[in-house]
Amino acid sequence: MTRWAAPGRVNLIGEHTDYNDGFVLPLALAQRTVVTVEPAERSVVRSSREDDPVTFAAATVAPGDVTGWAAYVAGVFWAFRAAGHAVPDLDLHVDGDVPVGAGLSSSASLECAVAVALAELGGLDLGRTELARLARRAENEFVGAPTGGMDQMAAMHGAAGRLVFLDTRTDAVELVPFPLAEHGLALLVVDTRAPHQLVDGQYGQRRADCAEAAEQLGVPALRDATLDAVERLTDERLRRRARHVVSEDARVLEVVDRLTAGADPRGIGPLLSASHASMRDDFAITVPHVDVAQDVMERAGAHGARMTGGGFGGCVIGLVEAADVDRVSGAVAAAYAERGWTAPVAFTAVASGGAGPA
Ligand code: GAF
Repeated sequence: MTRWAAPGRVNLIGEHTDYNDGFVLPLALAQRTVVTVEPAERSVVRSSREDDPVTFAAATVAPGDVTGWAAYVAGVFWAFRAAGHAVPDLDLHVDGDVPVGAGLSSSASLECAVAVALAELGGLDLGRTELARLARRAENEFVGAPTGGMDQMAAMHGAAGRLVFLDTRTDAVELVPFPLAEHGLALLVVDTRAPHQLVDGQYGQRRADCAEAAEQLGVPALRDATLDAVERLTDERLRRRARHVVSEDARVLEVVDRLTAGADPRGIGPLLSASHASMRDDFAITVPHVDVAQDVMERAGAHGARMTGGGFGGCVIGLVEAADVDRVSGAVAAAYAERGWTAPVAFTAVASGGAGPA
């Protein structure tokens, strides 16, 4: 029996830039998905969070054969095979503490835990970026979610005390110091537990808008566009979508410059808040639960705050004085209680290592 684990992530900044060949800056969380693995005649996957086990044949499983939560596991088997790597049948048990459905990439953490297990058991020396690509392929082509590659790269390349600065055009990774504790700071994460909105297809629509804007601008991807050119787009919706992506790339680069130069992390706060305003006003992916949490965090003294992840719910992060964590999260809880909303859940993010043996 062996155990493998991979972390969830929060993205510090760089939202909806990963499918525009742009820049992202996530960190891997201490919370991880753990997969316990044993050899088997036919693959079976169980989860402590699910009632029924799911079976499949490692040698033949194909897109459409497995749906629901187990598709994130079976999809990785398929992606390995599609890339020419043999995979054995396994008995897998899934456990862990990455909140599910909170926008913290529990699905990418599951894919990446399975990917490191298959690579190690198969004696395959694939490298972390290739494993992240296989995990993403499972998500895109087996599960059918048209995501970019940020979440899997964060889960594979995360490191203690570091942000994962990823250029999604080249998959080049640079680890950037994020010395919060030394500066008396903390990264507060508030899971808004926002009720699920009718978002089916919204992510794909944003992708399509970005592709259309790039086409109209005559550039390979929005990463190559300038803000001046974007302002000349005649369609208002496309102009707003493109403005978010192009300005967000610039914000990521500025955050990286500041942190790499060893500046006080408090200085990145306004960039985090500007990112939120851009997601709210131009990219239109926030919801009231998220906007209220972000606003209350800022008013309660956060140096900056923003929604993290794909949008339409999920988590809001705030850069706060370590001494203020309870007060700021308490202010959000009070604002939710006043509105009769389900209580949010708060924790502080600790930048941690990537996927590996558990
Ligand atoms: C989701 C996707 F999976 C990522 O690829 C990324 O696009 C993110 O939304 C938005 O930045 O997490």
